This record gives sequence, C-alpha cells and structure tokens, in this order.
Amino acid sequence: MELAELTRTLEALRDEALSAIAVARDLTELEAVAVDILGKKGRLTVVSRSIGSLPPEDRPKVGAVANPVRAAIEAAIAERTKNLHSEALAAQLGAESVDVTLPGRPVARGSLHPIMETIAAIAEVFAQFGFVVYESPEVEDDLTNFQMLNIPPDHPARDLWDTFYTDIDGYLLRTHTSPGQIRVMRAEKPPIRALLPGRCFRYEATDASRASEFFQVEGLMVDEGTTMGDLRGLLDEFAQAMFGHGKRTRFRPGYYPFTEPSVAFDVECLVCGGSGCPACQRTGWMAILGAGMVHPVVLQYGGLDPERYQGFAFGMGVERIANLRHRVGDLRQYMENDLRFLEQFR
Ligand code: 2NL
Repeated sequence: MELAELTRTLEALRDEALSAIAVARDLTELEAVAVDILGKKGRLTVVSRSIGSLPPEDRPKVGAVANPVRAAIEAAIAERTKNLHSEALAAQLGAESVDVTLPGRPVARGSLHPIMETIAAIAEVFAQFGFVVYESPEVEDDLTNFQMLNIPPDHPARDLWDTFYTDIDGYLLRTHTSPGQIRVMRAEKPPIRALLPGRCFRYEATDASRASEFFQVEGLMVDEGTTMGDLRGLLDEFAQAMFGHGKRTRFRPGYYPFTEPSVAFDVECLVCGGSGCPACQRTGWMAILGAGMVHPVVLQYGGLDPERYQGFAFGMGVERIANLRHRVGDLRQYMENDLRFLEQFR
C-alpha cells in the first residue's frame, strides 16, 4: 500500500471508530468496538503493521498520521467508558431510590399481661413507701410454707390451703407468698420493708373466682415500734392510689394463723359508692386484702426477737385487684391467653 492510500484508510478507520464509539449503548458494545479496532487482530493494528512494508523514508510520515489516529480513538473510548459508567450509576440510583416520605410499616407492639400490669401498679405504690420487691421459690418446703407461719402439721387451719404436694417428701407448691417473707426475715436485718409478688398454687376446682394457679402480692414491714396504725395508714394510701382519692376504707376483724390481731381491709364499693348494690352484696364495701400484726412466733421463726421488733403483713389476690381495676368478671380469662381479651389492656 502506498502512503496516500494508507493515510486515507487510517482516517476512514478513525471516523468509523469514532462514530461507533459514540453510538455504543453500553460497556459491552464499547468493548466490542475497542477489540475490533485496537485489539491484537484489530483493524488499526493490522494496518499499522503494514507500515513495515513501506519504503523507510515514508514510514515516519505514516507514523505521523497513525499515532494521532490511535490516540484519538483511545481518548474517545476512555471518555465514552467514563460516561457509560456514570449513566449506569445514575440509572441504578434512580431505580433504587427510597421515598422517605412513605409511611413506615407499623411495628407490632406487645403489651404487659393484665396480671403483670396490676403487679407493677401495686409495686409502684408501695415503692413510694420504701418497699422493695423480692422473689422466692414456687416449690417450697413444708416447714417454710406452713410450720414457720404458725400452721403446725395437724392444725385445722391447714384445711384453708388445699395443697399440691410434690413426690419429694416435705416439698410442695407454695400456697401463698408468705414463705418468701420468712426467707426475707431470715436474710435481712430490720428495718424490713418487703413486697413479694408471685404465683401460688392451690388444689381447687376452677370456677369464675377460684383457680388452682393465681398470683398474690404480700407485703411485710418489721421495725422497732411498728404499729397497727402504721398498717392502717399505709393501706389507706394504697387504696387511694389504686382505686381513687377520697375512697373510704375500713378494717374488719379477720383470722390468719400468722397474724394477731388479723383484719380484713375493705374499700367503699367502686360501683355504688357505699349505698349497696349487687356488686358488693348490698354491703357498700369491697374486700381488698387481708392483713395483721405478725404473730410473735412467726417473728421468732424469722430469726427476729419479738420483744424488740414488731411487724405487720398484708396479702392480696392479684386477680381480684385486676378484676376491680378492669371490671373483669371471670378470672379464668387471665389464663386462657386469648388475644381478643389480652389486646384490650394495651
Ligand atoms: C390474704 C391474706 C395475708 C399475710 C398474708 C404474712 C406473712 C408473714 C407473717 C405474717 Cl411472714 N403474715 N402474710 C398476713 C396477713 C394476710 O394474706 O387473704 N391474701 C390473699
């Protein structure tokens, strides 16, 4: 090939390459153009090789044409590569964009079981008077559940607590949280202000007001010079906080083997306000809890000197308090775990 023809071929190749580069729609097409022109067997490469067959004096002249042609093609490929990359990135960002103004997916929130919510509300009131929450085992020994609470083995009062016994001699499911209070007395030095919420067990047939599993909260205060007046004042504050300020309260005589004297604590009927209605059996009062001054024998079992220390204790059924708070009629609902019931307490 002679010089003039070679120059035309190179310029034609350049123009063809530049327009092919310009219309390449993606990096794959661009790469195909680059291989076709600049590759080892590419057309520009092949033409450039033929320079060797020209007479020596012509070679620099063709070189002066061929080198800028190669440079122009390489520059065009580099430029197009850059542009295709940023187009691809822009397209990807456009497709993956997040609309931050869309409403979020709602999070399914759980809620406290009404019994746990009631325990928390009770504990919050007594915490304001310095009572600390303790926990204690659900499987107890007979000694701590009964004997240390002044209930000897053949005492008729045992009939008050129908008990689940385990197959390990001397061990049972606690019938109340009182054994936990014995454990607190044995572990702590007065002044003691303890609150013991927990699950208790009694061998009973289940109906709307009785269950073989239920929750209790018990309180215990022991110090020098603790009186029944302190108990009355504390329980009155509790009733106001739980059931409404201005509610009247009263003590009635009661009986428990572990307290002497023992009382029942009533609040004026939340339904009729004291005038008498079916909800309070026409008495005008609702029984809230039982309480009393800790029996001296029980203090002794707790490792405390009854000549030096006095104490009061009280116990309440959590389901009963929850029924009053939420106007639930049947305590079996607390155990069925039916979400249609539980969702009402959010
Ligand atoms: C009720 C009555 C009560 C107690 C629990 C208690 C604990 C010790 C000593 C003395 Cl260690 N007493 N606890 C006292 C009176 C009543 O519970 O009917 N609860 C549902």
